[in-house]
Amino acid sequence: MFETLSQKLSAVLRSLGSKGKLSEKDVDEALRQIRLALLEADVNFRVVKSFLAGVRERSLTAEVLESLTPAQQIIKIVNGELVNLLGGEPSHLKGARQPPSIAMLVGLQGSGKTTTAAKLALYLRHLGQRPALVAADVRRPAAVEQLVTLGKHLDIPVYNGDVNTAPLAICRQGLRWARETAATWVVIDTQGRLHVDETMMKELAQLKGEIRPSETLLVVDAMTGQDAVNIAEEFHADIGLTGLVLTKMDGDARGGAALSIKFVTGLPVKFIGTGEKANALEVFHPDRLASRILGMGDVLTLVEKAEEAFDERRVRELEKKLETSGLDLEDLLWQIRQVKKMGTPSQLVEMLPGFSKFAPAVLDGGEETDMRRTEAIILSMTQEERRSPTIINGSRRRRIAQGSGTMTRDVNQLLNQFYQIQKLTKMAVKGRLPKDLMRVLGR
Ligand SMILES: Nc1nc2c(ncn2[C@@H]2O[C@H](COP(=O)(O)OP(=O)(O)OP(=O)(O)O)[C@@H](O)[C@H]2O)c(=O)[nH]1
Ligand SMILES: [Mg+2]
Repeated sequence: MFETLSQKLSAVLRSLGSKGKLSEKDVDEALRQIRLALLEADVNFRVVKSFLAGVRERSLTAEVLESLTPAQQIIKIVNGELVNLLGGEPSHLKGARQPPSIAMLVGLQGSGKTTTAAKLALYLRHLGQRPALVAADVRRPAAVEQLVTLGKHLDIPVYNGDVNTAPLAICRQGLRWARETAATWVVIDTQGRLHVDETMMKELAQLKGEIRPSETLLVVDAMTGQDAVNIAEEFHADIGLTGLVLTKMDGDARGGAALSIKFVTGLPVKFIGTGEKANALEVFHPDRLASRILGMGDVLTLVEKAEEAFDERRVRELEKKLETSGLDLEDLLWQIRQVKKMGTPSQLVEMLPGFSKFAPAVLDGGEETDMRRTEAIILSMTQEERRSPTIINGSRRRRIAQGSGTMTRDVNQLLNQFYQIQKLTKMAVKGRLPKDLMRVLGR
């Protein structure tokens, strides 16, 4: 998402930067191109107008134009206005005074409510909360099943009542159960319809009035562009929302919804969904998304994800091991699993500053398969083999290949790569690596 927009905007800003001194005409030409790029990305025209007016007003001052670095100042202004447009500060979940706090998820069919309910519960558990899920979508029996399965997978308790019970009664029972089990947050999954309709709105408004959630979040599919903005306006008018969750931000939508929805509805985007997996939910950070759109990379999100995924104690152990006995294949397996927790390699590269441009060239999409293959191969080894790979002779290699559904060639390749890594890390520890390589390895 935002790829085309990001490419266009960074091109405009780069061409400004190559000019040195700027005239009013230069700025207006740049703004015209920014306008086209935004409209093409399906950003609401009112939003575009207001955004450009803000940038223009702040840019066409003597202070900016006559400064030594007018282009840099304008880039900063564009970035600032973009952050504002996206909502300024991140907006966090608000809990109730008395636990359990309740988050009710609403939205159209297929927008991602059930998936988001599970993701949100997982997120809350990471924050040290005790989340519970309530399956209040009884219109579709499979929906209850879906949430129960997700809950089981994540080890998060799910309340599922009799599907012949009305949603309100289920919620009441679910809340009682949540209190009894000392849950601190309850996430309620509700039913969706194909279109906004009066019956659904009435039901949801009634449900909300009775259970009084501290968060009523609309889950909207970012791929639907301007429709998402209209849907949000309708839901907000009818039932009153506290925030938005934009899902499928990993898709190839042009980004218009994400850029317009806060301005049009006044509601903060609290989270974005970036994939189908349960950990693909991010707190929405306007400043980070702005720099991502402007091609400045999103180092902070990456750093945070890494912190979440990496067990610091394990990292220290690993460092110690590096200095003494060196890496073994168990360490490699652990690292692969860490990377997998953080997302796919291409998602990671996209977040690195300067890399997003090269991502398509560097990655051919095969990295995930490679990682999976490597994991399978290591899993087919005995513990002894993982710890002392040198004992892996020809017949062991054949056995491992067979066990992991790969070819002996793949096992050989993996072992060769591993020995290379081992050699490099050993040299790095001893401080014998060429300077450039040391820098790359961060040592
Ligand atoms: N790529 C991607 N897919 C998502 C995301 N969120 C949800 N999905 C997928 O979207 C589809 C619908 O998600 P659900 O969570 O079942 O949607 P729902 O709103 O509960 O749908 P109903 O219960 O039928 O109203 C599923 O295939 C999800 O895996 C996301 O952030 N990215
Ligand atoms: Mg659902």
